[in-house]
Amino acid sequence: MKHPFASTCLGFCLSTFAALSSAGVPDPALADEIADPEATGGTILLQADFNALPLDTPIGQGGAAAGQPFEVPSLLSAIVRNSAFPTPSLDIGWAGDPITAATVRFSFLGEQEVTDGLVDIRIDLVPGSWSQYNVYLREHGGAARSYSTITLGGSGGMTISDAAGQATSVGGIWSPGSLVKLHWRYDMDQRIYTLWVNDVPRVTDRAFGVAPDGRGIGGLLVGMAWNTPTNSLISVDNIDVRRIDDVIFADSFEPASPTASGSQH
Ligand SMILES: [Ca+2]
Repeated sequence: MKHPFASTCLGFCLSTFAALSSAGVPDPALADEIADPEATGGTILLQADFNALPLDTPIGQGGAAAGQPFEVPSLLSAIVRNSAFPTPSLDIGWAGDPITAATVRFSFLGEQEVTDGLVDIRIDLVPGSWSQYNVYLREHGGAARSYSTITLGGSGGMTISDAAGQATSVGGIWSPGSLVKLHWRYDMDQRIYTLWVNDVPRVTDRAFGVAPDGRGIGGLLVGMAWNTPTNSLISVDNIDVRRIDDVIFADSFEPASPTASGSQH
């Protein structure tokens, strides 16, 4: 069965491929994946590994097509560095006083949202010091819909919550300099998700509690709580977001439909 997103994504992905290539997205496998998603598992919505971006320089805000954030608020610095990871990553810290919580926002290609089907979301984190770090999955351009809220707390603990509440506590998951790998899989039809932390499932098939309203997951946000030290620092790398159920393109030469799942906002 051809997924309804497939026909849209055929044209969409081909048109965005040129942008991705010219922007120098460094993953050499990207072209093959877009040309043959069935072989490599899905359609890429966002890849950011920062490897080809200028070092020791504030990152641009070119969005997913450039492998960059959609928005960096003035309260934060977001600089590409060779620091916590084997390859360049994005170091997020305070640019000034931590007067309110702030996050760097990543969006998906074309600022689309995923409203149905399956989507995998991955990000690797290395906290640089004891602080409180937040990672959110939200709709594009807003924060009203809590598909996921992850908090790395000052004692090395982690809490996982969403619009359904039900905060799950995970103790002893991180310390400064440690690697924290987050991997979510959302079933937007069943309205459930699974979260792996360092490849261990911490939430399995849990309802996320956001009522269907035509919006979907379109934002990945990383930052700090307001009451954190000015030297708070978190390095992020290997961001990868992809649909994993729209892999059959063989008969998808219909015109793109604006009613497909990848709604634009
Ligand atoms: Ca990297």
